[in-house]
Amino acid sequence: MDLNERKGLSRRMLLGATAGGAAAATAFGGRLALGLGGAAGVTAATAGAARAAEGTGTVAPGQLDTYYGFWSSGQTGEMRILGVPSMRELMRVPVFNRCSATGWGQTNESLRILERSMTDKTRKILAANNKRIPDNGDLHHVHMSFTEGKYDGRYLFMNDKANTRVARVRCDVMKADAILEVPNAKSIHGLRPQKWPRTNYVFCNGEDEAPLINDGSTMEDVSTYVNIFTAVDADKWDVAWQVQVSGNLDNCDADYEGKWAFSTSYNSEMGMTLAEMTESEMDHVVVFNIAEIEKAVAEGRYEEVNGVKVLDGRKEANSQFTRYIPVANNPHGCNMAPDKVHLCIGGKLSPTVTVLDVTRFDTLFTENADPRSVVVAEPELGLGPLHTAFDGRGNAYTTLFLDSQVVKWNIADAIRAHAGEQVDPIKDKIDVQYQPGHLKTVMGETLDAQNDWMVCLCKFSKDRFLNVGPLKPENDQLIDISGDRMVLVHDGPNFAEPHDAIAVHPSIMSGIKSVWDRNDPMWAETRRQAEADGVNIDDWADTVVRDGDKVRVYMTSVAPNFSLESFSVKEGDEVTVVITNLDEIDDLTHGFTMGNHSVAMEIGPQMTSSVTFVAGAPGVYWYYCQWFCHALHMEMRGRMFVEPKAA
Ligand code: CUK
Ligand code: CUA
Ligand code: CA
Repeated sequence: MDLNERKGLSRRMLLGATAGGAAAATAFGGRLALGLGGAAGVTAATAGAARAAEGTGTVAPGQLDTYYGFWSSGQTGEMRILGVPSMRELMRVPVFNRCSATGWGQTNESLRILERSMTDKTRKILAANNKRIPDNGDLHHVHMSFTEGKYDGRYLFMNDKANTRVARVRCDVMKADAILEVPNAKSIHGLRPQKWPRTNYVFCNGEDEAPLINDGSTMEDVSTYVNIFTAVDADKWDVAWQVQVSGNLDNCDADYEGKWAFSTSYNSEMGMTLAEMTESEMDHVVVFNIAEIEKAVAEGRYEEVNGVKVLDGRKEANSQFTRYIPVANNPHGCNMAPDKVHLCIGGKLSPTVTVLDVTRFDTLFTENADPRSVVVAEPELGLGPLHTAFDGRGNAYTTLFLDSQVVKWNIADAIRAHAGEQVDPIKDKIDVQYQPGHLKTVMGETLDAQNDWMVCLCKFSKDRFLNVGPLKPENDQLIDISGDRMVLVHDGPNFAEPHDAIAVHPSIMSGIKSVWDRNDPMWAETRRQAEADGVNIDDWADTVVRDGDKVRVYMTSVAPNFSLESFSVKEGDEVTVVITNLDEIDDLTHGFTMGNHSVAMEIGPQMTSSVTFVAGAPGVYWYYCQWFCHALHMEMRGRMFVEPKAA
């Protein structure tokens, strides 16, 4: 479609055409054929409006939210904590990004986590670019650890599509404690924890195909390309095993019996261009048989590639590790319902959601099984179905990207309709603004699914907010799903670019701390260095240790003082500043910023932080506390003197 042709189109059609590419034309044709009304089909819902009018969607000053929301941030690379239903942003937790406020990506403690596991190839690429760690991340999916199908408040897990990494965040202090670059795979996209019996594995989809031995010998020979499904050991945060698959991997989920994991593939064609990737009538869902895979690993039936156990689950291998269920071309979302039975696959280019009965998946592994025999419903819901969320009443909610709507439908009714009964599974539709991706109900991907709030994460916000320039925020819309009809309650602008979120009841978060433990493992290595230097970092410290041209400066902070008002080093010294915040008061965080040295870090109550830099030029430099902590916070500062190098 060229620009002239576009001029006459409405905004929605234009966005649809842009986002859907060549397929959109077909999709719009499909919409007419289906008779789905778009804007005309919108429900002007009033049934639940009273709840919104009473202010239930807002939270008064001083009042706490009813749920924690954990948000991804897409290409910002951090995790965010929002309150639901106020939609107030409570915290940003840096993970794959650099953070100017906290020093994440710069403090020695965070660098140990970020550098903990990197492939040699990545180290080589980073070194060639004068970097120690990647500066960016693309964090799409945040999920919590499970025990017996419910969130357990231990960890949050997340992916970095950009640099093929996965991270684990400790829920007690809300800091990342382990980051892993996944070898062999390319671009970790879909990520889900095992739900049953507990999260022993975090399942990770490799989205991009590449040669398994990716050494530059060929780009053209795509027969050498593979895709990799990875199970990360959630406790050790290392790869447990990998499975080579046919076709790429997009989104994934796991069942409530601990038997299966499943992934959607939009490129079963193994195409390298858009035309090739959308060529087939059907793509597939891959089913991973956990017991068969574990058995093969135990028996040594794997190939070791780059130190990882890799099994062959490709179609042609005919193994018992995988099965391939055909679904309409280019599916996207992969969502397991809290009824423990139904897996919902978003059709994306098809106006349908395919519902699979996972309790029948054993039959797929018998001889001559029909892979489509586990399909129990395939309701036509609207255009561009992406992701599905669930309530506790057997309803599903699916985002329609092209229709800019959310459709509420009933799973049992969809199954009856599929069996030939005259029943309409669609219960309601609501317009959202605009082009929604994920949507989330409260604990809707656990056995605790609530009938309360839903958040719909829209990719575009145009016209909904004051214009802030060509780059506009996304729009996370809060929708009340407590009644029969969905009611829009709040528009929540959000910066680039949340894909996914979860909402969790505060009772699950009872282990969250306000003050660090002095013995936290985060700074165990810093503590060992201090001990070697004869310094007790749990007590008042004002010691400068010289070790050749390395200088270690040990300080303490107690509002509004640093224990050292000045220290001296020599030009060219490698300086490490180690600070323990002896304040024990809730919310009394200090900071350390060294002027002109690109150095800043957070020191929370009872926390030890350290940072290393080179004193690059002679002179007097002020350091200061950048976290407002006291009436004399401005005075919480000191000087570093850098002596010129001896001539
Ligand atoms: S994906 Cu973004 S809208 Cu990365 Cu979960 Cu579907
Ligand atoms: Cu300490 Cu400001
Ligand atoms: Ca395809």
